[in-house]
Amino acid sequence: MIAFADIDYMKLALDWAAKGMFITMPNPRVGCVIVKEDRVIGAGHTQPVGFDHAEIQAMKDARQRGADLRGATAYVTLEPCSHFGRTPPCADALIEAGLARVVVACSDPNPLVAGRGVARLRAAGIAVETGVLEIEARELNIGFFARMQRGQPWVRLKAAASLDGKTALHDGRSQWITSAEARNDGHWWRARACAVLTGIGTVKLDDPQLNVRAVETPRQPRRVVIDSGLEIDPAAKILQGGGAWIIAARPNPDKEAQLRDLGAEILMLPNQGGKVDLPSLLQELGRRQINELHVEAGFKLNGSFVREGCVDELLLYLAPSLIGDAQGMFNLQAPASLDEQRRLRFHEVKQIGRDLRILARFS
Ligand code: AOF
Ligand code: ZN
Repeated sequence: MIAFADIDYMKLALDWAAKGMFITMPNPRVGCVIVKEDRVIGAGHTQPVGFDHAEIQAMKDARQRGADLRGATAYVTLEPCSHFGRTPPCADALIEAGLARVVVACSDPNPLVAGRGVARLRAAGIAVETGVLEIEARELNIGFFARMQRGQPWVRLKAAASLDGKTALHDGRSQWITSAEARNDGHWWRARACAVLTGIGTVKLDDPQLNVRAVETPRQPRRVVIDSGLEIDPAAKILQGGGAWIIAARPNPDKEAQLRDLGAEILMLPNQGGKVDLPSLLQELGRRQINELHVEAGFKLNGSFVREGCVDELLLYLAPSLIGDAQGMFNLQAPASLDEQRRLRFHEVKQIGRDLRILARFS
């Protein structure tokens, strides 16, 4: 039986999960709240990879407060794990601690777990409820679910434009269309991504750092540049500090060696007419444990991503201005008829300062 209070406690567990927003990857962000006699006795969230899962943190928290875990209820936003990964199974730890009941938001899509965590708890006599705030819990780990279920990241493409959909003048000048508030909000979305991707065109034009500056985070997302012909200038800001992945399609051993010396990694991928094949890239990024991929590129690469069906979600910031004859967000051919429009659905619309933030999904 699920009580009203279960929903409230699960909301609290989701708040705890969100505290791990920038740090848990490639692991999912999970929260756990432990309740006894209608009081919260412990709470925790997933730590960086290799460290505690949420349940372990919550139990440590309860013990530190001198609470007795026996007979308590744990609210967990993802099914407790049942496998020995980098850490031992949380299901076993909950059983050993003598919990009476576990309420779970959604099952773990990781094939190593996938229902076994819940089965293990039940086999030990623990009462288990599942599906409490399932939609919210899946949403929080949309990238982890995408990677586990289809082997590819969740692709979120960000663009900022005027109300008539223009991102830049024809000569490429684009600073600034949206307000500082919207730009800062964009950094929050960068921070939660495993990787931030752009194209060589944007690197040449804007020389972006593509890191997170406007919000505080202990971890920077991986920077990825699609540069089919390895044209990148070794002085480009995106290469500074090392760690960038350069996605290329045409070998150039000298340039590759030079970029490697700067700490970049070159991924040579299959090409389509000399250009990196985007579906192959997404497969490769999935193999490399990228959950959420944040694309911030120019209208050409944006168009290619959409054309190839490689975008799940648009993150659009629209300023209340009109620019007129200028560059659009996507370099796409007009459809033969309006029956062939690319349809999306609005997932969320919010005003950020004076601009609008729209999240729109292709399915
Ligand atoms: C949980 N609680 O807080 C998280 C879980 O290698 P490991 O040991 O860190 O295990 C990683 C897997 O554990 C991950 O792929 C996912 O299936 C699950 N994540 N499980 O019980 C948590 N983050
Ligand atoms: Zn676990």
